[in-house]
Amino acid sequence: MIETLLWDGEMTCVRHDERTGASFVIALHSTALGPAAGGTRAMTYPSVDEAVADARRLARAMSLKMAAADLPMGGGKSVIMLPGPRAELSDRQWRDILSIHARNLELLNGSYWTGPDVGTGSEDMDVLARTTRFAFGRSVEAGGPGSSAEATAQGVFSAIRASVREAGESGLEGLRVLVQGLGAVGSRVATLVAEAGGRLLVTDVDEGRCEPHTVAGATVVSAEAVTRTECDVFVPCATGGVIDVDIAATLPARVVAGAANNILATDGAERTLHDRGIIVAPDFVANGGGALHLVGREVLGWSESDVMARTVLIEKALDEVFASARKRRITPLQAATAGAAERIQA
Ligand code: NAD
Ligand code: PPY
Repeated sequence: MIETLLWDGEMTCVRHDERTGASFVIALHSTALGPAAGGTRAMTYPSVDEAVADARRLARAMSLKMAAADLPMGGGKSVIMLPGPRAELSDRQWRDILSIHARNLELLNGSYWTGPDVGTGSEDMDVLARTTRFAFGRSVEAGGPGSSAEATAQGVFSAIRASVREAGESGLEGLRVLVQGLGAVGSRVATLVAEAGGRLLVTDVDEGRCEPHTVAGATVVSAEAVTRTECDVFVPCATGGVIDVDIAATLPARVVAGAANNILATDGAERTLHDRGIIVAPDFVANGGGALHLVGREVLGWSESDVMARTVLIEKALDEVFASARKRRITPLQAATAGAAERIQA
């Protein structure tokens, strides 16, 4: 019980629905800068406790992401703990689950806005939007701004550029760049890296996703061997928690910069990487392009070119984070977290 109370966020709502077998968690980490916002993650979890813990970690990262990107929103996240793998749910079951989630959003009456995340997409936001006003990222066909993957990928590419410079390189030409996860974001990052002259290594649990990149000259790495594969830049674009302290002690890379939320399993992992001289781009800065797209388009009235103009500034923001970390003799994650926390507290 005490564990449950130990969180620095504002509120966590949990609901279980007997009929669908789904459990719903909405974590509002901070509403200091505006209504909490963050995507809806739908997947299976070993327990409700783990779903709650994931929602809270992800909501906290959203508060930092919004503040780092200077957006007028707070941080939140929804987790839908599914009764079985998404692919095994019937359309009817999924519709029922979304309909409960939409009603939960209405109950929160705008304190929390959602959007797509792992396991949900624009088409699901279209469904939610039939019941609730509080869904960002509807499809273009339904009048929304569509997928945020392009903006996220551009931001991650900007983060890679800043990070390799911090590692003493003038550009990506000839560097071995290993992209883990070739979904909507990772696949686009891989293309941008190849266009910039990087030597691409790719991996995905779904091997078919590697193929378009191998045709263009990329080398495939087994998903299981990814953190033992030598590279200059490791780009996690699959799931979070890929680097724990043990992996940090041996990871054969010089730079880590990716799209996944909470790439590091623990704070200790960043310290270990830092002590080994590995440059780590704080993920909540690197992957802020998606939030710029959703909040920019839906709240601030930006065009897509406004979004891109702001997204490429992630490179400059990271230059500043790295400079501040060097000056204060702290890690880049500590510097970026302190900068975001100052904005939230102000
Ligand atoms: P996606 O679901 O389209 O792609 C994820 C890919 O990773 C899939 O191809 C999947 O097969 C692969 N994968 C899963 N586990 C893997 C493993 N262990 N090893 C190798 N590959 C694996 O997701 P996406 O939209 O491309 O997002 C990628 C990551 O970036 C996610 O963690 C997401 O939370 C994060 N993110 C995305 C956005 C966005 O705008 N889409 C914004 C911020 C953060
Ligand atoms: C993320 O960037 O991790 C998200 O969850 C996407 C998002 C961003 C801003 C509002 C809603 C969803």
